[in-house]
Amino acid sequence: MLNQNVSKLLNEQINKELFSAYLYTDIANHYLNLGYTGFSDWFNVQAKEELEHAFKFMHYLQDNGFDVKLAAIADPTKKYADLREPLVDSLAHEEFITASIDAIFTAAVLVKDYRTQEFLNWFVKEQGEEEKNSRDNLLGFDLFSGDKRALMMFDKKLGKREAD
Ligand code: OFO
Repeated sequence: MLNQNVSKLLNEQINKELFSAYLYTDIANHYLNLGYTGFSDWFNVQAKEELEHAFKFMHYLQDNGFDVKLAAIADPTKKYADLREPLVDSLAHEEFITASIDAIFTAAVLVKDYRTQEFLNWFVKEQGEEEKNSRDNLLGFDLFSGDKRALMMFDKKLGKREAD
């Protein structure tokens, strides 16, 4: 049986993952409205991954006999000032999620919950990759934003991204 505090944190993480999916869908819509279909596709792929993450947490809890409670998802909509701001926000959001996963890991270590630590290892690695992707997007944008043609090519490249 899972420790009460660890289960509570895992249950809360479902909501954070669903919010991530919601946030990235909103960002995808923002780029789509401005004609940047590659950036939009990239965030749509990311949103689907976040949904999968939510289900991973939910199934882990259910496989361990926990009665999952779903909470309301916060409104993610924001008026972005420019094309760059969502990239800055998504990197900050990934860092927030990393801190949240680390906090669950720490709680699992404290109560010697080796099963949850093993389960969370996948997310620890995934967050490293997602922070890198977010940083790369921002770097690419900063590199190409002064040249419309180069930026459109970068946009096209992002649109070809496969889900990992
Ligand atoms: Fe759920 O993967 Fe990052 O946030």
